[in-house]
Amino acid sequence: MIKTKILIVGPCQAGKSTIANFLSDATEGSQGDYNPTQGIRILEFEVNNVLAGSRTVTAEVELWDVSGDHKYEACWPAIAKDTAGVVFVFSPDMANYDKELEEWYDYMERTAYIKDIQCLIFRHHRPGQNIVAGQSPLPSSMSRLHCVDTSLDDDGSTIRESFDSYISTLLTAMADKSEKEELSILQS
Ligand SMILES: Nc1nc2c(ncn2[C@@H]2O[C@H](COP(=O)(O)OP(=O)(O)O)[C@@H](O)[C@H]2O)c(=O)[nH]1
Ligand SMILES: [Mg+2]
Repeated sequence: MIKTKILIVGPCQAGKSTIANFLSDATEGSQGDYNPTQGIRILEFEVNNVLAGSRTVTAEVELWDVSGDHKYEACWPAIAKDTAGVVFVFSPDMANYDKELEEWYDYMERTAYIKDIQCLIFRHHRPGQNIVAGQSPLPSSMSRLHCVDTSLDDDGSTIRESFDSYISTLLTAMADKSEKEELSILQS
């Protein structure tokens, strides 16, 4: 079992809590009226059969569903501490989504030192949105990151599959890093 702390961040009302509930199979607050997240919620769940380098493991994910509201900014350093990865969620029809997304990315890069491989972006589509692919570009500093178009109004399999393969990439990178460290200790 490998424990992994992942943040889910982005503008308010983008769908972060809905996606976090879906991934963790929680039903609380997943239907109906908008219920803004107060500060953060931490959801814990397991992802089975994750390929981490040459091993197949169970990942114990601690998913931190972070409020997009700047009034909780004082908590951001604690939130960013020791995070293994960050999932950015945005809704392409919201004004200023690119500016807000970039603020989160800059903060995580500066504070949590996250690298490209540790990032995943969900361009999340809610019902009734008429969005043409390619018409909602990412901020240029984020354009090389892996971005997936998501919706929960199909069966949500894109979200689950992208998340599981992201966890596998993360754990493989972590396994490679610890193998290299062991090797350098043995060689020194
Ligand atoms: N039907 C549907 N509603 C969604 C979807 N994603 C978000 N919503 C709704 O959009 C609103 C904002 O979602 P929420 O997850 O709370 O956003 P957050 O502020 O980013 O955590 C809520 O009322 C959700 O029920 C979706 O994929 N399908
Ligand atoms: Mg929320």
